[in-house]
Parts: sequence; C-alpha cells; structure tokens
Amino acid sequence: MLEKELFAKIEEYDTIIIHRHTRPDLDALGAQLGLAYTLKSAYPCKHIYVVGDSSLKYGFIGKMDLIADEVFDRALSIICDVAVANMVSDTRYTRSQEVIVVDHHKNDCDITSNHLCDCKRVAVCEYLTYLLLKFGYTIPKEAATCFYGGMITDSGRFMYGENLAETLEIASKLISFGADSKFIYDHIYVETLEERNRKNYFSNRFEVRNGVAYLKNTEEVFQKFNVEFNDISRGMLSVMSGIEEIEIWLNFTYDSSKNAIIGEFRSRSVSIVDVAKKYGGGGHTLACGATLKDWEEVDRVIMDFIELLRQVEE
Ligand SMILES: [Mn+2]
Repeated sequence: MLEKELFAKIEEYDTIIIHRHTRPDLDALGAQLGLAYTLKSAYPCKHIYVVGDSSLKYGFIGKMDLIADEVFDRALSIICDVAVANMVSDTRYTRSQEVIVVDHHKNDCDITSNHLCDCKRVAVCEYLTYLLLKFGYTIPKEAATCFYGGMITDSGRFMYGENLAETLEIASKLISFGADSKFIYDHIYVETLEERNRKNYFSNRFEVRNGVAYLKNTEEVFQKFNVEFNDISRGMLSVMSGIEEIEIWLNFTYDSSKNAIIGEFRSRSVSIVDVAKKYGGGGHTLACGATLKDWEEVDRVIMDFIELLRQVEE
C-alpha cells in the first residue's frame, strides 16, 4: 500500500487499535505507544487503544489497554514491528474492519496486503517518526520518548543501521521534540545485582566453535531462574557479544508455550539472515531468529553457521 493510504485510513476510522508482536521489545512498545500518543493529540475525539501482552522489562514505557471484543468490530487495527500472523499480540485484530501492518523486518507479510515496510529502517520507531513528520503530524513529548527508546535499542545504541545519517537525523528531531533520553537510559542500563549474577552464570556456560558461540538453554534454566522467556532468549545474547574471537553468536532457548526452541542469531559483520530463513525464520542482516523443533535441528543450525563462517573466511 502507499504511505499516504495509511493516513487516509487513520482519518477515516473513529476507533484505532494498535498492536505489535508478542513478548515486546522496546521498539515494539515504543512504536505502539508513540503512535497512540501522537494520534490521540492529533485526533482528541477518536478512540485510540494499545493492546497486547505486557513486559516486565519494558513495562516502564507505558501500559496496555484492556478492551472488549466488540470494540474491534468497527475498528482499524494497525500492527507494528511484525508482519507474520503467528507473532501478533492480541489476535482479535481479525475482527477489525481493516488491518494495516507497519514494519521494518525482511519478512513477507501473511496478515494483509496493507503492508508498509521499509527494511532500511533500523527501528519501526524510526519509520513511524519519518512517516508522521512527512504527513504533517506533531509528535508530542511523550511520543518522542517512546520512539526514541525504540530507536536506541533496535539500533544497538546507534551502532547498527544501513542508513545511520538518516537514523541520527530522525533521533535528533525526537530529542528536539523533548524525548527524555535519560529516562530511557536509566531503565535500560541499570540492572539489579540478581540480574548481573544471572548474566555471570550464562557467561560461564556458552561454548565456542570456530568463531561461533552458542548457548543451549533447556527448560531447567527457567526452574533455576524465575524470569520471563525474553530475559534469557534476548537478554543473554549480550554475554557472547563484543568478544574478538566470536563473529557469530547464537542463543537457543526452550519455549514451553510452543514446545519448540527459539533461536536468536547475531553477527558482527557477516550476513546471517539466509540461515534464519532456511529454518523458516527471518529478521535483519545481522540480527535474526528462527523457531526450531528440537535440539537435533539446533545442532544443524550451529553447523550451518560454522560452515557459513568457514566459507566467508576462505
Ligand atoms: Mn523493531
């Protein structure tokens, strides 16, 4: 769909419900809340809601709304930061009159043909900020903070991104709109002693083979630590990053809700997204993932990454 059609639809509907992927990160929540704050200030008479599962880690950014099923019946649902149906939080979007997806991942969309995607954007928060400014919206301070939070985290503190000049330009605009960067940093850089000790536990457990590091987290880790899935699956990637000898790092975590293993893959410079796609996953060039059925498949993924690195280094 065309970018301007998103805003024609926003104008048209009195009820707009904003979704994003399950187990949200700060880009997903920031996009959802930032868009909601902006639309609420532009259209004080419209009913704007944010829905989905909550996050302990990123809950500081804002709360979700609890709404009845009937609210969807005459609504426009906008889904941010995801384009695949099985990852959308609050599946009641299927009741909505129309659905629009706004994303920045390199995935085909299986939800709707109303798909806006710019995979050159480091964060969907960057893309939404760009779109809102292009179409003349004013971004309020609280929305700017939400969008800025998504940009900081999805860009790896402004380290990744195919178009850093544009990324920084948009981030700069958000700061000028009053984004509270200290509020975000105070939440993402300060951890409890318990969290630090947990990281130390995983730091001592990862294995390294031929430049590829990996952690295999079975169900037992959730008995040992009382944490959310993403605290391990996403949260423990960092114990393997920033190490000279490690080019690619992989975190495999058993997900009891799916009876499957979620693989999170990261790379310093070698493109790894094709391996993710081979196993039915996807994402970005240097940051992607896939859902795997058992530990044998996990071992095949590890071998593929070792082989990929071997070929690149030849
Ligand atoms: Mn994102």
